[in-house]
Amino acid sequence: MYKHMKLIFATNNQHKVDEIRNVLGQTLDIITLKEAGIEADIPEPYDTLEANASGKSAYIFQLTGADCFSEDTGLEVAALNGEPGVKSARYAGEHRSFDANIDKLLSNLAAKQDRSARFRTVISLLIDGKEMLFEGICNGQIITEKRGELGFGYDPVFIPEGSDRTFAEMSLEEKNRFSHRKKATEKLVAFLNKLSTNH
Ligand code: ITT
Repeated sequence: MYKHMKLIFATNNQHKVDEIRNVLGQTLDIITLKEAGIEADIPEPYDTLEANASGKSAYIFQLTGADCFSEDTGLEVAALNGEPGVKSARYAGEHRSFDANIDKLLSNLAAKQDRSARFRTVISLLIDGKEMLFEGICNGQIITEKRGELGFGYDPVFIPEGSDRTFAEMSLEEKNRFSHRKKATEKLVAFLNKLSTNH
C-alpha cells in the first residue's frame, strides 16, 4: 500500500513541504530531509527544471537508497523570454534574497506591456530505482508592487489567473486552489495510486 510507503521529499525548503503536505492530507506520509536526519546542500547545476529535479532526487537516492522525490520550480516571464526560470532562486545573486529577486524582476519588467508569467513545477520521483517526472503549471500576471505577507519567493507579485489577489495574500489552502505545485503533486499521487492498485 503506497499510503504506508516511506517517501523522502528531497528539499531544504520548508514552504514547499508545507504546501505539499496540505495537498496530500492523510493520503501519503512524506519524510523531510530534516526528519530523515540528512543535512545536504543539494546541488542544482543544470539549466532546466527537469535536469535539476532529476539531479536532486538522484543525489538523495545515492545517499539513502530510499524511494524519494524532489521538485524544481521556476517563474517563467513571457516578456523576459522565460526568465528567471531555472535561475529563480538566485536571480539577483548567490545570496538567494526573495526581496532582491523581486526588485530585479520588477525593474526588468518596468518598460514592458506584457506582464504575463507562469510558475512551472517539475517533480522527479525515484521509486524502485525508476524515475518519473510530473509537471504543474499556474498561469498569471506580475503586478507592479508587492502585496501580501504570506507564502515565499515571488508570491507577493504574482496573481494567478482566476483571482485578483496575489499568492502572498492567500492562505495555504487558497494558494493550493491554483498552484503549480499542487497540480504536479496531484499527478504524483495519481501515479502512486495506480502503482498500488497494480501491485
Ligand atoms: P530546494 O531545496 O527544493 O531546491 P529551493 O528553494 O532551492 O528549494 P528551487 O530551486 O525550486 O527551490 O527554487 C525556486 C525559487 O523559485 C525559490 O527560491 C523561490 O524564489 C521561487 N519559487 C518557487 N516556488 C514558488 C512559489 O510557489 N511561489 C513563489 N516563488 C516560488
